[in-house]
Amino acid sequence: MLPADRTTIMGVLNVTPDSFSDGGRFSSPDEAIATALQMVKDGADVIDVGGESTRPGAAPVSLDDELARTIPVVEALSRAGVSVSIDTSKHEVAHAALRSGALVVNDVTALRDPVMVEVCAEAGCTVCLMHMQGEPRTMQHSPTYTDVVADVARELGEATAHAESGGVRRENVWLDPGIGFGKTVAHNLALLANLDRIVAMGYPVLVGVSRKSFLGRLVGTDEHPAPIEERLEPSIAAQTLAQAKGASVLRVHDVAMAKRAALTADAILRQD
Ligand code: HH2
Repeated sequence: MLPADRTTIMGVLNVTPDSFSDGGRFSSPDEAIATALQMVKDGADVIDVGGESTRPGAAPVSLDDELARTIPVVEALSRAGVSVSIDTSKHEVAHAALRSGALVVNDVTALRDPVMVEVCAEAGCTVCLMHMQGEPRTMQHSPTYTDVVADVARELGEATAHAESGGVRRENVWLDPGIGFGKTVAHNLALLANLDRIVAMGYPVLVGVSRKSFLGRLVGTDEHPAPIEERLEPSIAAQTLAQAKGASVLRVHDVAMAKRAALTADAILRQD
C-alpha cells in the first residue's frame, strides 16, 4: 500500500472525547466519516481511526465503548473505498476492525498482547509496531535511556522478532520510533535527527510528530508550550526532516497542509 514515488500520508481521525489535540470533535459517526472523506480529498492515503486517547494521563476506555466509537466509522469508510488503519491495542477491536475492512493495525504497544499477534498474523494485514517506554498513564514521568536511538532501535528489533515469530509476515511490518511516547524533548529530537538509523533496519518507517507537545515546548517554553494552533509550522518542519531521513509514512492531523509540504519535499528528495 506504499507508493514508490511519494510519501504516504496517514490522516488522524480520533473518535474520542479526550484526544490531546482534537478530542470531542464529533457528536456522531456521520460527522467523523465526513471529516475523514474530506481528509481523503485533501490527500490522505490512509485514515487512522482511534477510539482511545494515548495522551499521558488519559482515562482507559472500555472495550464496548472503543468498539462502539470505532467500528461504525471503520465500516463506512472501508465501504467507501478508503484505506483504513485502526489505532488500538485491544485485539478485540483490531479483530472487529479487520473484519469491517481495515487494512492496517496501528498498535502503540507493538503487539505486546500475544492474541494481537495471532489476530494480525491470521488477517495478513499491515502492522505498525510503535516504540513506547512504559505505558501511556505514566510514560512521561521520567523516561530514561542509555542511548535513546540505539535503545529504541534494539527494542523495535525485538518487537519485529516477536511479531514475525508469531506469524506476521516481514513485508507487512512498519516501524515507528513513537515520538512523545516515554520520551523527553531531547529524546524526540535525537530520534528525529537519527531517523535514518531506524530506516536502516529495512522496514517502512512511520513518524507521528503532528501537533505534539514537544513542538509546543520548542517554540514556546516548558512552562508555556505553544498552543495547538501554533504547532502547524513546527509539525511541518519536523515531518519534512523525517522525510529527508527516509520516513515512508507521515501521521498527520492537518492533512491538506501536510500533503502539500510532503509533495514538495518528495519532489526534491526523490528526483531521478
Ligand atoms: N501518536 C498518537 C497516537 N497514535 N500511532 C503511531 N503509530 N504513532 C504516533 O506517533 C501516534 C500514534 C498520539 O496522537 P493523537 O492520536 O492525535 O492523540 P491521542 O492519543 O490523544 O488520541
